[in-house]
Amino acid sequence: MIFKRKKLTDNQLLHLYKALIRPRIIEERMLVLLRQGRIGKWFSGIGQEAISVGVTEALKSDEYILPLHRNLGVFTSRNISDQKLFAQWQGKKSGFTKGRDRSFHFGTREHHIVGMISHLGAMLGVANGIALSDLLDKKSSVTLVFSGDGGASEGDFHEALNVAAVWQLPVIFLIENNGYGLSTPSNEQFRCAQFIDKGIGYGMEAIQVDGNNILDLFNTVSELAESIRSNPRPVLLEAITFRMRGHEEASGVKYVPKDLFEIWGQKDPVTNYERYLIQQGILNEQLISKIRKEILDTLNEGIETVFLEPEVEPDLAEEINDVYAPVSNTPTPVSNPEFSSPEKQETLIESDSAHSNTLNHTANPESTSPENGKEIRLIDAVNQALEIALDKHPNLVLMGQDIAEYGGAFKATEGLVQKFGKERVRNTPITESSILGAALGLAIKNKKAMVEMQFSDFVTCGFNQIVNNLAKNYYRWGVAADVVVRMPTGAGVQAGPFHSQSTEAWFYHVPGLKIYYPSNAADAKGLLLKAFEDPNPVLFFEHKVIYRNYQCMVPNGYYTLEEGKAAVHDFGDQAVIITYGWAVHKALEHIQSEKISATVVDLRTLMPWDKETVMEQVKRCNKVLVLTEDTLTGSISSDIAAWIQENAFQHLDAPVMRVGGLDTPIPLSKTLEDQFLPWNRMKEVLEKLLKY
Ligand SMILES: Cc1ncc(C[n+]2csc(CCOP(=O)(O)OP(=O)(O)O)c2C)c(N)n1
Repeated sequence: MIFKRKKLTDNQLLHLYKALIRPRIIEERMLVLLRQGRIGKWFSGIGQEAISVGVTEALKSDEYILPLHRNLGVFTSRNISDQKLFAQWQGKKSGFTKGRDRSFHFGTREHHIVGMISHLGAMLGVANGIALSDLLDKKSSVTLVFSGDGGASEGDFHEALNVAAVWQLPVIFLIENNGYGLSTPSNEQFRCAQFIDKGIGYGMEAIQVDGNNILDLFNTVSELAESIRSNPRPVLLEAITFRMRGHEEASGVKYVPKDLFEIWGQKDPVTNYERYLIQQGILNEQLISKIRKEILDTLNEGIETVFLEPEVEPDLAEEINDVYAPVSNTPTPVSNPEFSSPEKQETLIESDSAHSNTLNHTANPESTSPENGKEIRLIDAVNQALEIALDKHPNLVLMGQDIAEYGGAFKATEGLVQKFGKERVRNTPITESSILGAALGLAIKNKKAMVEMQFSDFVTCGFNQIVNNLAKNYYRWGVAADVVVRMPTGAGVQAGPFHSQSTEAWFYHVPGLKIYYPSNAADAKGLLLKAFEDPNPVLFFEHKVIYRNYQCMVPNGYYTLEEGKAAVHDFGDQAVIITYGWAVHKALEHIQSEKISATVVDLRTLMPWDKETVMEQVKRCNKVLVLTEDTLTGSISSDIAAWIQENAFQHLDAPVMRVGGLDTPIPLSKTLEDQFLPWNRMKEVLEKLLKY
């Protein structure tokens, strides 16, 4: 192995040695502990340390790195203590995730590291968001994200490289090509001869390095980073290496031909570099022993301290509290849109819209007069809210397909790019997953992001990012995903199985997400502005039928509504229909036209939903119908009905009844779609309920 020191001083070479040997020593110790049964699992990076250490040492300490499961050297080179790392690996309270997640699955803003989730490929888009934030802030900086050769087959890899290339983001995509993805060799993973061949396809520079040569890594990345800082662009960096142990220790290495270990053993990054430094007269046996002893002593001390730490004592309240970042739920009254000086704001009207008895309810319909409000449609209210939010939050970035000049598929973002520019109102490639990942990256850098799904149906392509990255980040390591995902949703427009679905229940089940689903323009504006105040991820549903077919009085200026606060439309007390979205209108139209004595509860937000108002109305009306447009099985109505029977059984004069869409995909033609939709069944079941 040839080492080229270039301009590196003896001290720098020695520093790199100490950094290189530390993860090796820690790993060797872990293997002993594993054999002794004192620890349970270990993913080894032995043989690959030059990569983690070389690149981390080459970057500035405030440049973000997104490592994977074999990159201990990233963490040690950022000077995280052995004790803290070991506490994390052992699932102790003093670890980075308070015992909530394993191994390297954590991030730390302090050390500018965002660790992985288990899902391969998921962090590549996040790196783009971090780099985008730097680009927007005109900060000369590089972000580096790791992928294995196996993980590079994930769609997320392709999406992320494509987005980074189109947006010219300062990201180094580093592929550790170690020849295997778990047990499957490269020739069964991909067809190209080497990863750098892919660069041209993405319109991206691609460079290959010897992954076992620390000086190659250090020098290449130092020069590359310097160049990217002054000329932001993504680069694909392929480091050729070999994994000297099994995927994880329990999996063994039977599937790897023995001669490969011999060949690669010769190329060991630590022993080769050690030999080189001895030849250069920088290192000798005595110094090696001294360095090793120092590292080992600190390590052992850290390990023993952590072993003494008791297992995590579960604290129920803390667990539940840590699912969502704290946020005030006090509604903001309507004010004129002068945000910069709140003391100048004039309170015009109150903002509580509960207990209105008209469909045209607003933040407070009684006091919204033509001078301080306007009859508008939901689509206009969303547009207004986005404009106000962009003004109020200079750190907010909107991203979505066709949302800039075109104004979005439904025109919700019309006019915004003209006012706020292409940097903040961004057309994206057709890459749902990567853009949702980028939204998290922006949040990690203290920005706010909105992602528009062209149709909520397409969220399936970004599902992993929402349920595993956005939803769990705050609980895992304390940084909330300040992201609003707007979701044009629902049926009634004869758009067939892939443009009509109700997707809210898919997410209702996932702790860490909030779900808002307004039924009218006034609520949409107040709730969307509320969503932008909330640091937690909010899925914001906008029904396509309501976009343009209904309108109501909407106050001018800024106001927010409370979450978990239903609106009550009181037309009598013989039954209560609990629902949301388009179904609110359908239920109200029916009871008003048939003069049925009933109340409609519009939940407005589904996570959280308003248990208090539901309880009040159950006690008052005693008969309950829970109605969703969504297919009945597994819909949110199942949960609400179960809660009512568990908590208000004594107030019921009839079984809680549920009506929903048919348990079929949503058909295209009008007659079939009408049959799918629950409106006729709602009428029949309500009649049955009233007669019960
Ligand atoms: C989306 C996803 N699918 C499957 C796995 C299971 N898995 C964990 S590591 C691994 C192999 C990864 O290979 P590679 O990316 O080459 O990295 P290496 O482990 O070789 O460093 C697999 C299949 C996973 N973590 N995520």
